[in-house]
This record gives sequence, structure tokens and C-alpha cells, in this order.
Amino acid sequence: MMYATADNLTNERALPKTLHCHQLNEVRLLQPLRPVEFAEDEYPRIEYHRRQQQFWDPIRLALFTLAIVAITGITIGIVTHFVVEDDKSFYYLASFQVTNIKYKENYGIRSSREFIERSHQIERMMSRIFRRSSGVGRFIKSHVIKISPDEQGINILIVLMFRYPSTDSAERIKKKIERTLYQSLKIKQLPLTINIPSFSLTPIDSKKMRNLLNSRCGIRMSSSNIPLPASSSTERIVQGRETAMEGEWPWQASLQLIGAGHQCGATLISNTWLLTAAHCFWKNRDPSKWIATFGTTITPPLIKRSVGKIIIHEEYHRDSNENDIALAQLTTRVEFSNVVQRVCLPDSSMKLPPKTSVFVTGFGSIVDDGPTQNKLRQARVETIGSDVCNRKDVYDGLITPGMLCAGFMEGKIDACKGDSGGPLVYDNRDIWYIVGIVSWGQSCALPNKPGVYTRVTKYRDWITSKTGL
Ligand code: 4AZ
Repeated sequence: MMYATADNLTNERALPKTLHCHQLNEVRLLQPLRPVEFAEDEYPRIEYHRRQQQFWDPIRLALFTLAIVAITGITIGIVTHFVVEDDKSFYYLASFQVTNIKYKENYGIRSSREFIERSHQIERMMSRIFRRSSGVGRFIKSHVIKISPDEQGINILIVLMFRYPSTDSAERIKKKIERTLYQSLKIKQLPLTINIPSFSLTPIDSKKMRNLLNSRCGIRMSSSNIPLPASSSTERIVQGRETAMEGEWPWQASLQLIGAGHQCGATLISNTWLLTAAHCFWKNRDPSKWIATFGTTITPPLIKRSVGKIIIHEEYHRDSNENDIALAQLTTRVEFSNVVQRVCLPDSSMKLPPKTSVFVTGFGSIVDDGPTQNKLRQARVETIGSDVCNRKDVYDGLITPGMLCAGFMEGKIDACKGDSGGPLVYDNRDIWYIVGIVSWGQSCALPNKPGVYTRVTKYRDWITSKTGL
């Protein structure tokens, strides 16, 4: 005996074989209860389990998972927004008069000792003003662009770089910077007297900042437009490491003979001029047979240029390696960027004491007589005095005043074949100078046989006479 809940269920034709529980509830509300008889096979089965199965069907499950993921994502986003501030770089061009300094002719020459020393003093002063000062987010650094004469003394044009939360506006930050500067000028003892009414500050975008810095040599920039810090590498070309980042050595070029590939390194000293070694052109001095490439790999190159002119030092002697210096002019200029940049030429008076840290870079072999490397490598080496380098057990008097030794007396770290013509650079407060050109040495990385480089300071006037730089 079975029971149903509605009169109409007594009508066999109207009776569904299967009834859902909600249908049963509806009819229960409308009709009084009355027993109904069913044959066994006509009994309306109530399918509770089917409803449960439907709730977890694949579409619902996917939607539920999606909702959980979305809620978690939004929560993390909100927390990150408030807890971790998203910083952005802000750049400004500042101009001001300094009244306690008289203008010197050499301030107009960027590579002059006078310009370098004065601009470093100004940049140090900017650090003192903005570092650790309240109200100013994070001061990154400053770069003097120009020192010009002024009736009151000198006029300074300088780029200032800060990092602030991205929610800040350039105008609001400008006010904070001005406030900090005025307060510092009042309370801090500074070596230079800034004429406050002459101070002007203009927000600039990263493109303008790069263009302004590109007017300066020897600056390395990361892809995020922040100047790269001084390299901390202590590794080698022979057994060394590949250069970590594009833009680490943006002046490095590869000189290649068409059909024969990489022959020598070279260094970009302007948009069109490369500095290299004279011995690189010993086999072939026809410019139409040469190309120069830029970037951290030989294949594929970042930029490729043909060579229009080769100038070899008139007094280059192959037997003694004396005056191993040459210039190559590109047929079309390269535009400077974060990854292609010119190095600074040192003033002829620049002196590096023994044991100064310098870097050599190149695509040369990592073992004597090994193959050219496709990826640029770098090595930190130290300058070695010519007195030591000329010792009987070292190079026995072969080192002339136009040469510079660098490496280690115990060997192990050195430039090698294929690095020839490439740069030996020196970092003076984040501005890089070419001090040597890879020239020669007895084998590679042997004890008491350091690398020998062309001493660039000796050829500063020769470079000017050929290029006007
Ligand atoms: C070369 O043959 C060469 N270890 C370059 C550098 C050195 C030796 C040889 C210095 O190009």
C-alpha cells in the first residue's frame, strides 16, 4: 500500500511516473490528504539524490572555483596596494645660479678635470640636500648636464631623479622638493651658495631625461631608466662570466671582417667613432670589408653598421706593439639608448695608481687559442705599475709609456685572443672612462704575464686631432 497526496493523482493518465519533492509540496498545500492506491510499477519515485548531483555539475563547480579565485585575487590586490607602495621614477630638470664660484673656461669641456670635479661636488651636495630628508620620497641621484657662465658666478643645469609612490603627482612632488631644498639651504652648511630666486624646477619625462643624459658620456642605464650601479663583479674573461645585463657595457662593439666574422673589439666614443687597436687592421685595412655590431651577442647583433673610414696611428710598429691605436668611423650614426652609449675619453692628465680596479670586456676566447664567444664577457682586473711590469721576470723592459699593464701577477684573470681592440674601463663615481685598449700579452692569464693595453691618456690629443672629439 502506497500513499499520494492529490486527487488528480488517482487519474492514471495524468500521473507522472516520477515526481520531484517540490511538486509534492505544492500539491500538499492545495489539496486535503487522501490515501491513493498505486500498483508497484506506478509508484512515483522521488529523486532527492538527482538534485544533489545537479548542484555540483561541472559548470557550477567551475563558476564556484572562478568566484573563489577572483575574490582571493581582489583581496591580495587590495592588501598589496595599501601595504606595498608601488613606486615610480620622477625626473626633473633643475637650474640655479651658484654665486661663490667663478666660471672657468674648462667648465665648457665635459671631459675636463675642472668640469668633472665641479659637477661631482654639485652632485654630492644634491645628495646631502635630498637624502634622508623628510617629505621627499627617495632621492636616486643627480647628473650635472651643463655649467655655464653667469654674471653672478656660474649657472648649473642638472637632472634630478626621485622615486615616489605612483599615486603622487609630478606637481605635488615638485612642491615637496622645493620645500626640502629651501629648508636645507637655510639649515645645512653647504659649500656652494645657491641663489634661491634663480632656482627653477621642471618635471620632465623619461625620454627627455634620457636625451639629456645621452649628451653625457660613460653612463650606464638599466631598462627601467635608472642608472646602473657600479659593477660588483669579480669574475673573468678567461674562465669568466657572461655579462649579466644588456646595457652593462653599452659602448662595446665587435669589429667583423665580412665573410670571416668577429676579429676584434672596439669602443664607441661618439655616435660615429669607434676606438680600437691598430693591429686589428694588420690583415685588412679596407673599410668596405669591415662591419661593426653592437649588443651583448655577436649573433644576433642588436645594431649593425658598415665602416666608412679607418685611421691607423702613423707610428704603429707591429714588432714592438708601440702606438697600437686606431679609429674606425661608421658610415651612419648610431642613436644612443639604454643599451648603446658612448664611453668617456679621459683627460690626458688622468692618472690611475697601481691596483686600481678596472674592467675589461670582450667576445674573445676564454682559453688561449680558443674560439670567439658569442656572448659578451667581462673581467675585473687591477692596474699594475710599469715599473713592476717591466721587471725582468715580467716583460723585461718591453712596456713603453704608451702602454698600461692590468691583470694579476698570479695570472688566472685576463683578456685573450679576440678581445684585442676592446675597452679597459674605469668607473669614476658611476661615470665610465676608457683607460686602455686591449693590445697584447704573452698568452693569456699566465703568472707574471698580465695583459698589456694601449694607455689611452697618452693618445688623447691624437684622438682629438683625428675626430675633433
Ligand atoms: C690577442 O692575441 C691577445 N692576454 C689579446 C690579449 C692578450 C693576449 C693576446 C692578453 O689578441
